Amino acid sequence: MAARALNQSELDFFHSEGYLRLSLFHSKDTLQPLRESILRELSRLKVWAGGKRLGRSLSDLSPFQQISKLSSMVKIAGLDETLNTAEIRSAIAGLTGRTPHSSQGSQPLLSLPHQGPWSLRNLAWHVDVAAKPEGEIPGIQAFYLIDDVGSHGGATLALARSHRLAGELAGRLRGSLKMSGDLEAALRASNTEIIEMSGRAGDVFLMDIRVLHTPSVNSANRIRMMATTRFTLRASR
Ligand SMILES: O=C(O)CCC(=O)C(=O)O
Repeated sequence: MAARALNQSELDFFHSEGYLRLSLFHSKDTLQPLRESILRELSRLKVWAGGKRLGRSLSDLSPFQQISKLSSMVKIAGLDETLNTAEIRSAIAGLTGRTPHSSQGSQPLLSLPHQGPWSLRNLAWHVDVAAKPEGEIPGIQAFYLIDDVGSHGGATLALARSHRLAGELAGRLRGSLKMSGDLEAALRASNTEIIEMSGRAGDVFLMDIRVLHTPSVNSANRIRMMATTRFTLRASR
């Protein structure tokens, strides 16, 4: 897609909520070779073919162990070149006024269908970079939808506005996310909200790297095909 300048309300939204959805940023056609390559790899690895799970190699793993195992096994030619484009970097530069760098390329985020009942319990909430909420934004993580991902279909979950939380409130919220306390009350008290990064193939979510996020359970009947790139930000010259 051609570079598009972000407008002021998108900038304001990103900085207050900690994330921004760019709808249909990549074209469906651009993503088709990635979808085919993922299916070829899953078949080569004897994990999934013809709409069915093969063998039992990943069955003993929890949904989240499955995601990291698949991400390390599946090699997708052209993943980074297709997703981490000049337009994505330009959108990030527009949001932050700084130049994005990604030293590790892009990683696939894949989950198999029917991982179990969808739930907000026992998830793996984390931040990838520990940083002060009042300081400058240290980085952005991009999440790309390579295929359509429906609600409860294994999309990444993010906690909007959590990049601004500090001290005791942040500690209490993390505690409530881990335990099975009253999650609704904890979200209200911290003025945060769970966002599911579901949507259509081509959608991209740009997330402040200080935002709490987690993999989720894929309860749907299709493979969750997403990928991610972590960008650090350097002062523009
Ligand atoms: O698998 C996912 O959706 C979450 C990935 C994640 O937590 C991360 O890349 O830091």
